[in-house]
Amino acid sequence: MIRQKPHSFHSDHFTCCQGRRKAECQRMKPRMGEINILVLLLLSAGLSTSFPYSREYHFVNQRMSWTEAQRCCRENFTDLVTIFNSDINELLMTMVQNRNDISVAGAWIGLYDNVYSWKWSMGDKSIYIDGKHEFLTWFKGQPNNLNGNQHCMVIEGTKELNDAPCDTPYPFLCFDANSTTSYVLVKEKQTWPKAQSYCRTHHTDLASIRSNEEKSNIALALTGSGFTQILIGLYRDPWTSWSDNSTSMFTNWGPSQPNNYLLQQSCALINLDLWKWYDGDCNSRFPFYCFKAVTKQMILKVKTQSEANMNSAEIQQQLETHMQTKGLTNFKILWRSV
Ligand SMILES: [Ca+2]
Repeated sequence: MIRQKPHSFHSDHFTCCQGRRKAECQRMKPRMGEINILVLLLLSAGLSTSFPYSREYHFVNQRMSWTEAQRCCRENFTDLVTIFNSDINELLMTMVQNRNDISVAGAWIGLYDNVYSWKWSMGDKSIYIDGKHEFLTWFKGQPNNLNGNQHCMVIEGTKELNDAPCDTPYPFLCFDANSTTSYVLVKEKQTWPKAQSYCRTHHTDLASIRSNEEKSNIALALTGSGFTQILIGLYRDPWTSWSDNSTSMFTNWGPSQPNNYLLQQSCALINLDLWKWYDGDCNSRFPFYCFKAVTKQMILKVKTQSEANMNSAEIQQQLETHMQTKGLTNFKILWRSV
């Protein structure tokens, strides 16, 4: 017999983030399996949180900053919501039953823009993490993601970094692994994608700064160039980070969004009237959507006839190993003799 908890969604307005109605927050605890006659094999498999259909959704009508909302969701449910498709977007819409109860235009979702998630054109490995790296320094006031569209990088002068639009032409610096000089400054201005293509065709790639030595060599190559801003091989994919580390390709931005208005909008909201997304100041206070990963429970009963002691450590180990090879990670095995 296999019993599986159906997925479900909750449209109620929880207030358990302030410690109230705690029982309701815990009501999804899996029930214990049945005890059968003869022989019993119980499997209780925790589902991966990457499946949207195994999630419950909750609207929390309390106004918090994005970080506070994230903490609340993690303490009481699983995390801020990830929107994988239009069905989930519409589901969130149906959960707000009385719009008049909500005094603001939007609610936080789990999406945010990590302005430090830079990658090198030369190699997939991201070495610029959380805005810290001993070899790289930001030009004053950068990165500012002006107008929300600065996702490529220029060197200011000879060594400081400034995020810049990928579709604005700049002179650029190629790296050439087969040249004794290593670096080739191309003075004809190109957009970042065209500069990357040029460098890959005629040299190796756009230049990287991955060590103090490379930083010094590049500074030397750019000294006296006469240019203030020069493209290098750093770029990033904006608005790809979700609070629960899920990956979702679905987007639902409103017109002209995201725009990083006043240079301080790095968290995403869903508009409670239009159901489109827009970027907001992470410190502003809004209601929010959480999800809870639903635990799926299966009970599988198997009857065997054997004189062997099924509770022996050896047999138990063999069964556990076998089930692990089948992809099961969280289970219990119970035997009862008859
Ligand atoms: Ca900038």
